[in-house]
Amino acid sequence: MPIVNYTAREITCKIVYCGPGGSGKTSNLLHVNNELPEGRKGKMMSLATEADRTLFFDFLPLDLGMIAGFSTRLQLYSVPGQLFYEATRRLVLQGVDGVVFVADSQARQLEDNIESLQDLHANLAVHNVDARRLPIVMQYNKRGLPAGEIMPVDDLDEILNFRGAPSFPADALAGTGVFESLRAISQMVFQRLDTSNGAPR
Ligand SMILES: Nc1nc2c(ncn2[C@@H]2O[C@H](COP(=O)(O)OP(=O)(O)OP(=O)(O)O)[C@@H](O)[C@H]2O)c(=O)[nH]1
Ligand SMILES: [Mg+2]
Repeated sequence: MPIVNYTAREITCKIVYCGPGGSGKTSNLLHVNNELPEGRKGKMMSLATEADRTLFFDFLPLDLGMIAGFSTRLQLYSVPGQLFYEATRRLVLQGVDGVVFVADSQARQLEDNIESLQDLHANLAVHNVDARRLPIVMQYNKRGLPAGEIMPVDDLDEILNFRGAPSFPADALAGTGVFESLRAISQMVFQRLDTSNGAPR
């Protein structure tokens, strides 16, 4: 659940970008970081290997300003997608309020997408999070690659999006779909806050 501090009138929500290695999670955060003005964001922290793979996690704090009398912050994290960083993924998912699942649209990455989705569900179960109730949006990234290399959005939706979550085509390098995904997951997280017990009034 989001952390609500009634005394300081602050709300902090944690959004985690998940998905297989190289799907574009760090690229999403980099685009957000590049586009937002200084006053709206803190310092992005990123730890990558030489091959650009995230080694630990990325972190980007955003300041949304005042909402319903509360100063509201979003913390964006991206997990390392490569399979052997399981322990880190589990750690980062602790206390998650919403997930952006960044799938790689390339046909040859389908198995990796499925495996990563299963890994996400397993890690949520470890934290006793009901995956069916957790806000999630699906992002089908790398839509700018040649049509012969990527799967149609409808096929990705049918295979990966069994929950019928909102889904967005994206090109994280060009920035397409990045803010659409972020806006959608933020709205879902805040809606849930609004309807849960103890919500700010
Ligand atoms: N063509 C294309 N390349 C992309 C896109 N998004 C990311 N990439 C490239 O894919 C590679 C991996 O992107 P990252 O953002 O580092 O992927 P990641 O999901 O953070 O990877 P891990 O940290 O290893 O899990 C980089 O070379 C990016 O430039 C996209 O939309 N289109
Ligand atoms: Mg990364």
